Amino acid sequence: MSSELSPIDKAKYACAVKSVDFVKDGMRVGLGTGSTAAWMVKRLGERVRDEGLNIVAVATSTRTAQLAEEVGIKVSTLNEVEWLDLTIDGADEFDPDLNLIKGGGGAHLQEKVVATASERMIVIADAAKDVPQLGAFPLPVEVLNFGWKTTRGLIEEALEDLDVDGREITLRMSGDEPFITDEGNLVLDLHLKRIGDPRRMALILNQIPGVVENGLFIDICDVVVIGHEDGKVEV
Ligand code: ABF
Repeated sequence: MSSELSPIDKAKYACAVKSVDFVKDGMRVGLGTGSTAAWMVKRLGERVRDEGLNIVAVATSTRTAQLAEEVGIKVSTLNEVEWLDLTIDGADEFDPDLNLIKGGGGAHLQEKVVATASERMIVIADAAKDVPQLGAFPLPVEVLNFGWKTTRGLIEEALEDLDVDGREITLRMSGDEPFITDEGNLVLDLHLKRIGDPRRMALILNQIPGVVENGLFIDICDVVVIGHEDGKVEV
């Protein structure tokens, strides 16, 4: 399989496959969203099928739930399972403190809830996601549709007092229509270029009325499994 993939997909495939080694029989597992997580779900499905691995999974998006069911993984809900042993998910950026930007796929709300409900969170990411400082990737912020333009204004005001290098805010679109999350909300992408203090940024954003959740994952990730384009993996 791996030999037919593009270099970047080789990197994603390699870290995704390696991460599944951490899944043990009887675990309650959170399944992430995105292209790297999709490789992980497929590999997990192989282990369920070939080894009879006995797990219960909670998905972080409808698309991940659909894929998991297709590959034979038993999917439950977080309300059923309540707490998880392990979540494996992708990321858009990770820094030396293992703080993350997530949400490029628009699923960071459920991803953050599931990751926080987990004893351990493993991030699977190609080496290009490894950055010295977060912010080059636009920071997703999920907002209520109700008054979203006002919420955008409040975010703009808050950014004035934060250490960033860019302040453009765009409404995420899906074709000609605004992108709608699984919870029916909108996503604003904050083009900050550099986030000087991610921890403070995360706290300030979530205090703004109308903001549902931001894509900064602070003190949530326990380990990153990094995939390289030559297929090598770093843990
Ligand atoms: C998801 O994976 C999102 O939070 C994040 O944006 C995305 C990364 O996608 P990919 O693995 O396709 O690069 O967890």
